[in-house]
Amino acid sequence: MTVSSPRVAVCARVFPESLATLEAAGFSVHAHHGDSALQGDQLVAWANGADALLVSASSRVDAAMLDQLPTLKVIANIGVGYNNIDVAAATARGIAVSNTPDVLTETTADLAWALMFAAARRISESERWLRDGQWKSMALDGWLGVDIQGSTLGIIGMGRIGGAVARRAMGFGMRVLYHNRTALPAEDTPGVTWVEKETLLKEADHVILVVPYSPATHHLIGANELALMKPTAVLVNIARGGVVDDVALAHALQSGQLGAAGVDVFENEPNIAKELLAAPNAVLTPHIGSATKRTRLGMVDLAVTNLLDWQAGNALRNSVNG
Ligand code: 8YV
Repeated sequence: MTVSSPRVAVCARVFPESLATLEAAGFSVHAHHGDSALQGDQLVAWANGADALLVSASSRVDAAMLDQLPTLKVIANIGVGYNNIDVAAATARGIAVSNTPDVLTETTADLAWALMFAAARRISESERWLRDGQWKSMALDGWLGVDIQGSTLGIIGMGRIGGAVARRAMGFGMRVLYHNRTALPAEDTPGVTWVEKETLLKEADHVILVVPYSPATHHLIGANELALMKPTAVLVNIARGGVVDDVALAHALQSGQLGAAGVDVFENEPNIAKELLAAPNAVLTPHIGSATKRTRLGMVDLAVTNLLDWQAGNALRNSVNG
């Protein structure tokens, strides 16, 4: 059965064309246009009386907030990761939740590679030095990095994005190791080898993290794991803040225990650990893994499509809770 004139609270600024789609479908749209996604009490006030929520991964939606939103029936999250939403609490209240897989896979894999290159070849650090007017002569032993081509890549989390990261490695003649809790069938993972996490950390020249955040992956990489890695190794985190102990990472980078890092997601973002900000061999980007116009538009459109599924009385195509 179709829901007529449902109210949707849009809690992050999205593209006008996506809002137009919702309006054309008969939604009454309450759209937030500010730079920062709505949080906490502000979000609850904005969503008062709403049937549907359209949120980005920067808005947390917890059980206490859901208790204050008794009219809510569906939450469309703009993001493949949905640890920002208490899905169990939503399910217990009969609220459907969806995410946006697939549309961002290739774009996010590209950023993992961009960070790996930038960190391995010291691009941010040397550019800062150049802009600072410090380039007076060309030293043969200056700004030495580490090679990507022919090296060993370790991927922790061989899901959709991990697979896209691995495919790119074939063109660079890399040996590719991966770790998941369980090894995938060999026919689904051509050219890559499952190893224990410890083996991967010891053998890889570059480690890319692509696991979802959960209590089980909290500080998956901390001081002990960093100590296993090569002193020249590059660590890239495009997964989620909290998967890496950011302060331990900063200490490893500053002490020379680890070569370099590329980090797109942080514990407590947008507040970055001061130790990490002070590490020159860390390339830091502000959670831009999926940030191309085409992909972000694709993500918002997919979230909107899930709302249209709900409006039409159909199962959400990207349901994460049944
Ligand atoms: C987005 C992400 O930037 O999809 C995810 O899980 O982290 C990113 O692609 C974020 O979700 C925007 O809401």
